[in-house]
Amino acid sequence: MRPLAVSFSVLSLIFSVVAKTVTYDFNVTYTDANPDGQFSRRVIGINGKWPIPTIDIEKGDRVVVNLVNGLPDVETSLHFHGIFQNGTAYMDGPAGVTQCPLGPGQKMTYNFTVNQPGTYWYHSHVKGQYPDGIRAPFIVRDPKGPYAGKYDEEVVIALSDWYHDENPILFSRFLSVGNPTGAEPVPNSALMNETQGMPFNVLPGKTYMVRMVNMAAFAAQYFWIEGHTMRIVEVDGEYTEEAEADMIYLTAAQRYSFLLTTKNDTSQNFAIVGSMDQDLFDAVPDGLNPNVTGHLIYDSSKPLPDPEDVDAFEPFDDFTLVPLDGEYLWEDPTYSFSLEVLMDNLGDGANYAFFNGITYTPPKVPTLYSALNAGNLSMTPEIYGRDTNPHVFKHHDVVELVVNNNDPGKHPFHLHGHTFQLAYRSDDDAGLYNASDPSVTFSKKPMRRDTVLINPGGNMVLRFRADNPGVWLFHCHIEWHIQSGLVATFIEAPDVMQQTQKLPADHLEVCTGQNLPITGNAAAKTDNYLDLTGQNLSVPPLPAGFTARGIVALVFSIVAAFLGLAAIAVYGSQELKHKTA
Ligand SMILES: *[C@@H]1O[C@H](CO)[C@@H](O)[C@H](O)[C@H]1NC(C)=O
Ligand SMILES: *[C@@H]1O[C@H](CO)[C@@H](O)[C@H](O)[C@H]1NC(C)=O
Ligand SMILES: *[C@@H]1O[C@H](CO)[C@@H](O)[C@H](O)[C@H]1NC(C)=O
Ligand SMILES: *[C@@H]1O[C@H](CO)[C@@H](O)[C@H](O)[C@H]1NC(C)=O
Ligand SMILES: *[C@@H]1O[C@H](CO)[C@@H](O)[C@H](O)[C@H]1NC(C)=O
Ligand SMILES: *[C@@H]1O[C@H](CO)[C@@H](O)[C@H](O)[C@H]1NC(C)=O
Ligand SMILES: *[C@@H]1O[C@H](CO)[C@@H](O)[C@H](O)[C@H]1NC(C)=O
Ligand SMILES: *[C@@H]1O[C@H](CO)[C@@H](O)[C@H](O)[C@H]1NC(C)=O
Ligand SMILES: *[C@@H]1O[C@H](CO)[C@@H](O)[C@H](O)[C@H]1NC(C)=O
Ligand SMILES: [Cu+2]
Repeated sequence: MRPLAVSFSVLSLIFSVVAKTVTYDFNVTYTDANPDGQFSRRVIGINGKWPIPTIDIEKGDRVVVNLVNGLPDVETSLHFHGIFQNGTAYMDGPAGVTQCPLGPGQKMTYNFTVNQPGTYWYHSHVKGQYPDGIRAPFIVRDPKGPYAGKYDEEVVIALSDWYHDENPILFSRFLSVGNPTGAEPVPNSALMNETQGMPFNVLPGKTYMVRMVNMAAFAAQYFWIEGHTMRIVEVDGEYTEEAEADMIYLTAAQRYSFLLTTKNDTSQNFAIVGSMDQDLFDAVPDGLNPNVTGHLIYDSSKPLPDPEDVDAFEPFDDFTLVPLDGEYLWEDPTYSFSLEVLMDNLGDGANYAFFNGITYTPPKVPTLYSALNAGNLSMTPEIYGRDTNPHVFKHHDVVELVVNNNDPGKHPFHLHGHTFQLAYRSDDDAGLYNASDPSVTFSKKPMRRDTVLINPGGNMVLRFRADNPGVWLFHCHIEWHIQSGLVATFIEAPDVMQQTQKLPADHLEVCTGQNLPITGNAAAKTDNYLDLTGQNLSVPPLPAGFTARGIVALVFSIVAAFLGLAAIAVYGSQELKHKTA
C-alpha cells in the first residue's frame, strides 16, 4: 500500500520537475499459482513470479519495457491497453498488427512516453494468452490533476476471471465442430486482485482514490462495497464529473476510479463484492460461485462479514457520465460506416464471429508495416487484405462508427489508440440503428471511453477524431470472440505516419529472426501492392445448399451421440477409480 498523501505529494514535488524514465526488465516465464484456492496450475508470469508487476508511473514519464520471451514453446507480445501511443503506433503491441510476435527466446523493447493520466492495464496481445496470467494494472498518477487534493491515498483493485484449464486447451474445444453454437468456456471463479478474500485495510475518516480495472478474459462483474457509496471520477483514463454510484459494472477491459470516503467509526468491517454477470454464460455449471469477496477492514480484530444477497443488479449507467473537460459531441462526421456483428458457422462447422461478414484472419505482414511501406497506395484498403477488415481514415476525419449487434449476447468493444464518444446506445433488442428514428437522441457532451458494452440485439453510435496516425484494432474484448474473429483494423492517416514514424531496428529483427516478411501488402507482395494472391483467408463458408442451421442440427446429433458414449466412458471409469481408491 502507498504512503499517505503528505509524503506522496512531497515525492511528487521532487519528481514533477523532470519527467523520468521508468524501466522494467520483463522475462515472460511459466510458473505455478492457485489464485482461487481450488486448483494449482501452470500460469504465465514475469521473472518467475505471478501476479505480474503493476506498471506504476506519473503523467509525462517515459516507460521502457525490455521484454524477453522466456516461454520455450509459444509466442508473446505486450499491449498497453488504453495508452494512445501517439507518434509511436509501433509500440502498441498486437501481433500481426503493429509488430511480429516474439518467438521463444526473442526480445524487444517497448519505449514510449505517457501523457495521459488514469487507470490502464497491460497484457499479452497474442491470441488468447492473457487469461493464462499475463495481465496487470498500468497506473498513470496525476499529482497535479483535477482531483489531486481530494483524496488521501490511491489504491488499485483489479477484478478478473479465472480458468483452471489453460487457454489453448479451452480454445481448441471452443472453436471446433464439437461446439457448433459457439458456447464460450465459463470461468471457474472470479478474482479480486488475482486472489479471493482480498483485505483492504483503511483508516477512518479518510478518502481513498480506488482505481479499478477488470482484466477478465470473459466475465463482466458487478461491483459494490457494502455500506459505502462510490464517487466516480474517471473511466478508461478520462476524468468525469463526480457521479455517485452504489454499484458499478465493469466489462472485461473497462476501468473505473472512484473516491471512497471511509466512516468515522471503526466498529465494523464491510464486504467488498464482485459478481460475474451470468447473462454472458450459455450454461452455468453446477457449483459455480460467480462471486468474489474482499473486505474493507477498519479493525482487524473485528469479524469479516459474508456479503448479503442483493435482490437485483442495478448498476450505474456509464452513458450518464459527463467528461470533466466538457468536450462536445463531434459534429458532421466525414467518415461514417457501420459494423454488423454476427455469429455463424463456417465450412469447418465451428462457430465464428463476424463484422460485416468477415471473420478476422491475420495478414502475412503486420498491417502497420504494410502501411509504412505501401507509398501512395497506403490509403487503399484492399492492400491490407480482405480478412483484416480494413478501414482507412484520413488525418482529422471525424469518424462515426455505428455498431449493430445482430447477436443475442453482450459484447464489450474496444478501440486501440483512442477513446471514443459514447454518442448513443440503444436498449436490448432495438434492432438496427435508424438515424431518422425520433427517439434516437445523442448526448451533447458524451462520455468518452475506450471500451463500451453493446446491448444484446441492440446498437450504438461512437464518434472520434482521427488525430492519431497509426494502425488501431477495434475488437470485442471477450478473448473467445477475438479468437473467433470479432476484430476490424482501422488504418489512420498512413500517409502522415510515413512522414513521422520509423520502425525500431529491434522490432524488425523479431520478424527477420523468424523469417517473417517486413514489407509488402497483406500477402507479402512487394512488387504490386494490389496483388493479394496468396493472402491469408478465413475458413471458407459452408458448402452451397448447407444451411448453418442444418449443420448445427447434424453436428448436434453426432455430438450428442458422442457425448453419450463419452459420458458413459467417463462415468464408468470414475466409478472404477472410486472403487479401487
Ligand atoms: C528468461 O527466463 C527463462 C526461463 O526461466 C530463462 O531460461 C532465460 O535464460 C531467461 N532470459 C533472460 C534474458 O533472463
Ligand atoms: C527510448 O526512446 C528515446 C527517444 O527516442 C531514446 O532517446 C532512448 O534512448 C530510448 N531508450 C531505450 C532504452 O531504447
Ligand atoms: C491490489 O494489488 C495492487 C497491485 O499489486 C496493489 O498495489 C494494491 O495495493 C492491492 N489492493 C489492495 C486493496 O490491497
Ligand atoms: C466524520 O468526521 C468529520 C470530522 O469531524 C466530519 O466532518 C464528517 O462529517 C464525519 N463523517 C461522517 C460520515 O459522520
Ligand atoms: C452471489 O451474489 C449474489 C448477489 O448478492 C447472490 O444472489 C448469490 O446468491 C451469490 N451466490 C453465491 C454462490 O454465493
Ligand atoms: C498467415 O500466413 C502466414 C505466412 O504464410 C502463416 O504463417 C500463418 O499461419 C497464416 N495465418 C493464418 C491464420 O492463416
Ligand atoms: C504512386 O506512386 C507511384 C510511384 O511512386 C507513381 O508512379 C504513381 O503515379 C503514384 N500514383 C498516384 C495516384 O499518385
Ligand atoms: C426509421 O425511422 C423512421 C422514422 O420513425 C421510419 O419512418 C422508418 O421506417 C425507419 N426505418 C426503418 C428501416 O425501420
Ligand atoms: C496526438 O497528438 C496530436 C499532437 O501532436 C494531438 O493533436 C492529438 O489530439 C493527439 N491524439 C491523441 C489520440 O492523443
Ligand atoms: Cu464479444
